[in-house]
Amino acid sequence: MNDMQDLKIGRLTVRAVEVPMKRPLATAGGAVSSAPLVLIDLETVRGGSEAGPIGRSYVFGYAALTLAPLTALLDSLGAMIAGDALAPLDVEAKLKARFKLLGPQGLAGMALAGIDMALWDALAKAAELPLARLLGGAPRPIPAYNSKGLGLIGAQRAGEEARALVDEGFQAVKVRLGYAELTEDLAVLRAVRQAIGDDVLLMSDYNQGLSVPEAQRRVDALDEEADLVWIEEPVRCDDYAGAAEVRAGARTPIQLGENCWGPEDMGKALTEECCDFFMPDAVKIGGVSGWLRAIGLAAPSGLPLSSHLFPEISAHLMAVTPTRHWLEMVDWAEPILAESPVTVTDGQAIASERPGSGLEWNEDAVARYAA
Ligand code: SMN
Ligand code: MG
Repeated sequence: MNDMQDLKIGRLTVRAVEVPMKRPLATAGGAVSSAPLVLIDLETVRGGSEAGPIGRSYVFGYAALTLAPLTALLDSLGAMIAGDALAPLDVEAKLKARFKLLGPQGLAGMALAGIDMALWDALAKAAELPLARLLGGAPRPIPAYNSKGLGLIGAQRAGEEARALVDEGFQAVKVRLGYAELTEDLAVLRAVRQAIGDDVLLMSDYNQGLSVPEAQRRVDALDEEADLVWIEEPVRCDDYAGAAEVRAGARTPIQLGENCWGPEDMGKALTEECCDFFMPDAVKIGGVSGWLRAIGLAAPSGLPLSSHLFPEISAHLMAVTPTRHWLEMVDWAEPILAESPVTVTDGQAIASERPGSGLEWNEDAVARYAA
């Protein structure tokens, strides 16, 4: 047996933090004012006793109240896989079988994905390769848009913030929409466009805020008045038929996917022909293992895939995504990272060449923001 074949899963350490956000984000689907994160450290053991690499990942809990249950779930999962071989797909199959009756969505799905990403990180470190190389590709520049702000903050502040986001070195930004009135959406879009000029690309996100008829009305107006790369999640995320109706009448591409659980949901969304673009969330799609399957679903039709949150691991995943489109850049985990594993130059994000996904914690910051 060589070194890599001999690696087993050791202890799992799970810690919750609540990290302040530079720009709290109000959306039509609710506000995020701090980043609730669960940090995972998965130890490995070589040859029964020697310490192997530590696999790291984090999951974003959306609200602080998810931190305690996510931590408890992950602790229990850690006990279930201790001593198993460091083989992410085998662990995934074992844990999915265990969650068959409950269903692999929600907090359980997020915990499973957190484990999966930590396993892949450990495997890449054992191979002494950055994750993108372990997966058969290489770190490479990915077009990135700045998503670090532009919540529902009104036209004047949106104009100022859009300019600031571009000045961070991006040629594309995303604005959240879904104000009480369409006229406010349009006022925000005008203010943002004026602030960034005609050459900067603009994405938009309704965060599931509209009914189908209202979405049709607003999309018609946006088609006329705004030059958008996409309109994201106009209606409830599980209403694929409704989204398909909206899309059928839209000229601007419809973007969906951040709320699809696993390649299974993604497959249903594609069957319903409800979107032009798709943006898996690294956690909700099922970690690295789930992302690899999502790539396969997108490849035959050439469906453009963008990433949602988790820019650190997404920079690796997008690098091996044949239909890669845009990486969503957020900075929500940055305060607790020792150094950023993804850098942006001229609006292009690139993963580091460090082994694994490149996540290392700033332990002082982790202690400071412990939740
Ligand atoms: C979003 C995602 C997660 C939290 C807040 C807002 C938004 C996005 O939908 O796509 O960035
Ligand atoms: Mg979104």
